[in-house]
Amino acid sequence: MKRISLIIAACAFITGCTGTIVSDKAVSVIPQPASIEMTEGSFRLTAGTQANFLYEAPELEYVAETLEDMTEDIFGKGIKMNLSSLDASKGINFILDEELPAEGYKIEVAEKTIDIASSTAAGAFYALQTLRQLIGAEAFTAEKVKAVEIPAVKIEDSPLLGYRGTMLDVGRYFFPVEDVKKVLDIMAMHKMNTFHWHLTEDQGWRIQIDKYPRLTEVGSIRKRTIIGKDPNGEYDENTPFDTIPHGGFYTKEQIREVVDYAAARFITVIPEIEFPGHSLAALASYPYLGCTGEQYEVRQSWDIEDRVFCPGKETTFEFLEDVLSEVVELFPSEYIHIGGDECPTKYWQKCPHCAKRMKEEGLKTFRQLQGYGIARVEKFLAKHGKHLIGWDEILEAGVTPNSIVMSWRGTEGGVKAAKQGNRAIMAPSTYCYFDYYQSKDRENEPLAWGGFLPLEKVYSFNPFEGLSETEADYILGVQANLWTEYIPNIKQAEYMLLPRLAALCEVAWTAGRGSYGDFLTRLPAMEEMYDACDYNHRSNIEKR
Ligand code: TNX
Repeated sequence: MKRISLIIAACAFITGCTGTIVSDKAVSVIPQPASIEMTEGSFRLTAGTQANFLYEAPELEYVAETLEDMTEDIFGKGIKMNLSSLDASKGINFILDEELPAEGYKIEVAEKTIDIASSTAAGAFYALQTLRQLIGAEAFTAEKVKAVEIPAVKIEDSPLLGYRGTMLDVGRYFFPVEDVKKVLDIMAMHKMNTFHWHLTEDQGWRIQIDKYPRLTEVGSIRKRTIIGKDPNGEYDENTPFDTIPHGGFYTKEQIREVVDYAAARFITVIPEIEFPGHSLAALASYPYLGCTGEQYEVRQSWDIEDRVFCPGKETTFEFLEDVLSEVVELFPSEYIHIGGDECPTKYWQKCPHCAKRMKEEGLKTFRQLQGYGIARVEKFLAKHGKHLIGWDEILEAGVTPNSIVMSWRGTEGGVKAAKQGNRAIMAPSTYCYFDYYQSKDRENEPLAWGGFLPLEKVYSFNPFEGLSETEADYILGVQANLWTEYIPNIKQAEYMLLPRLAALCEVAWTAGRGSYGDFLTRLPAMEEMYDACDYNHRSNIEKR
């Protein structure tokens, strides 16, 4: 295998004079495919190559669009798509193979053909993501490319985990639609399939709700923002704030645009509407949602907020059900995330409405009161055919086996959920919090939340630790979380995501069975691809 790539690398010399790029990236694929076998020869991809679709399937047009865009990036003009072809003797052939797993694919690159087999359009889409890496970054950056020689290879591949997520917090900082699309592009390149959109926070409400216009008129704007590291509750007159209002929200039309853009990349969008905590922006918009009814301001610092939804009042649930009714209309996802994390009970303890509710419902603790609220939302979502996802605190609140637990305070929540028969998604801060520092050399890194999560640690994540084989079946997958208290723009978001998302996507794809040493040999080609896409990333190549 080595000898072949050496010969190919030597051929790269002729690049430029002939306009032919000779790729040597055949073994540098991330996430690592289940099997790769290099064979003799190469396929010459040119602007004249045709793509033949030998079957019809829903969403296959997204695959065609992807290949068209990809080849346009190389040649300045996309290759021809033959959407109902019977001729597979040359070109790139899309073939139906119903034996293959849902997101799996086979690629066979030979002299005259590239055969891409899959049982779903998603599989064909992932095959194209692999093909992009076989082609290599140079083809996407070089001028006047006439041909790309892709080395002959046989790949058979499918993911081991079905949920491969990335969360973007747009509450702390608003990211315009163009930025969200960039995150979706980055996810697609890593074969990630679920975008968790954290849409509401203490510091900003970001989704248009027709029935409650003040959520965006008032709740989407904070008048100023704390500068530097938040002193976690130790605020005084010397705490520095800027004087610039920060705001933004997505209209329903924009939400649909993002959902469609994601669908074209085989990504499901799961919205998160936080309840009962992290909700000050909602309370600032409609004061009756809080225990005291006082008028608050949208939060201007980070840390945990005490003022939360009042689960004692019936009007709180009316509001939530109205909001969720509009939310379920916008998102085809079968899951809706309702938060549930970090909810102080300080205000509930003094609230007559909460006391009354507890008495009526026979609730003994404030956590049970929280559980009562979550259970009501769970029932409401079920009526709309949706499952609830919540942060691992929902376990303490007591949920039915239909709800899904997102484990963030370590993996304990996920393990507990799996053992009691709840499905879980692993997103522990210890391996998946991409708002943590990537290096110990903090001086030379942008200000971050804290913590230390280097690439190697992400890679070492075993999502099934502590679980038997049957319990492991309850783990749907893993997720990277990008909290944005200290990430004010997309360039910094890219930097925090990359290359750690490469490590996590391989954990998800191979269920943590890969080798870090081997991953590092494939990472330089991925980083070249980031550069070709103009993504800001940390380079782990010289610093490892
Ligand atoms: C905890 S994870 C939070 C977020 C913060 C994050 C910072 C979770 C469910 N809640 O609100 O942004 O820590 O790392």
